[in-house]
Amino acid sequence: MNNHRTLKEYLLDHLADHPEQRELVMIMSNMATIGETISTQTNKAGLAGILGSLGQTNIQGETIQRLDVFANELCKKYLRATEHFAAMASEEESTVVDMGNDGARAKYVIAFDPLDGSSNIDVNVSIGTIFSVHKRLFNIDRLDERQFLQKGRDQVLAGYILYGSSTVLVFSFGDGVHEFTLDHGIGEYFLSNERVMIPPVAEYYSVNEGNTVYFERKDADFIAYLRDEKKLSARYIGSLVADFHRNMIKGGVYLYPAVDKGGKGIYTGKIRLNYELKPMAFLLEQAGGLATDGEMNILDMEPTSLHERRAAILGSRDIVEEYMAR
Ligand code: AHM
Ligand code: MG
Repeated sequence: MNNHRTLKEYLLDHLADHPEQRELVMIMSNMATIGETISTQTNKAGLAGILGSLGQTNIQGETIQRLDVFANELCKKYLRATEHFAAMASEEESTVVDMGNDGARAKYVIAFDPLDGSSNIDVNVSIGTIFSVHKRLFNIDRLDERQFLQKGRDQVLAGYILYGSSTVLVFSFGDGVHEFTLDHGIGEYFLSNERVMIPPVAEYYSVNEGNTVYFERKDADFIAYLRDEKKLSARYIGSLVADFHRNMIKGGVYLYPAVDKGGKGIYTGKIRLNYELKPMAFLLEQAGGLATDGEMNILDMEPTSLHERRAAILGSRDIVEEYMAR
């Protein structure tokens, strides 16, 4: 039993053990607030179609924004006010966002996918927010893209919020993965899984099998092997956060191999390294799993650009190792 421990209590205990992580603890609390706000807005999203769309006002006279725009603006404005960040990167922003804080207090940079699962936003299917925090590099300009090109292994905080049948927050300071579930009525997150460990035996594989014709032969073969020989069950939502979460709790693997959609023999990944793969890989390693692009551990990659995309194989260690061994 978890004794109904709240996120606030958990963070206070963490702070007592790690007084040097004061700012990170506050950042985590800020992220929880962002998650609660986006969750509330997500629950109302269906009404947007009925009561007005982008640029229109709803029945209470509030302007309705598209959810992804709302989430991005919230992350920017709210986190800027905390003064912890020198810069932010977001899937919704082509370049580095100035957080307006150049002081000594602004010791961190944060990369976001404010609302992941874009194809699911308008159809009431689970979506999520993903975040990755690094220490700010004081030897280069705070708005230099290289602030975000740090290795995944150097993250100091990473996590996601899943807006599903409930809203769950999963994060790690690098000492285990913790899961909290939001009670909307009370307005508190409660501890639902203290030390998440991915089950050693995979039950599920998650891949967009409609892409099979665009995969390299080795990837199509591996997926057929998971299906026909390992006899794994298929589950694919099309929101990384939701597919990843299920696999981490139940045991499984998420695959987005490189695809050649142009038919020119050029295979490229889809999932973004800095704010989708790095944070998930960080969590996965803490939970006993593994993340690769097929060539190397995601956490050891040196990103070369802000919105870089990579192939992704994330999940139970045995399956990921088998993939790499082929
Ligand atoms: P997005 O950030 O535009 O939503 O793209 C990332 C998403 C992942 O959440 C998901 O796993 C994948 O793209 C789904 O892609 P596809 O629709 O090609 O299967
Ligand atoms: Mg995304």
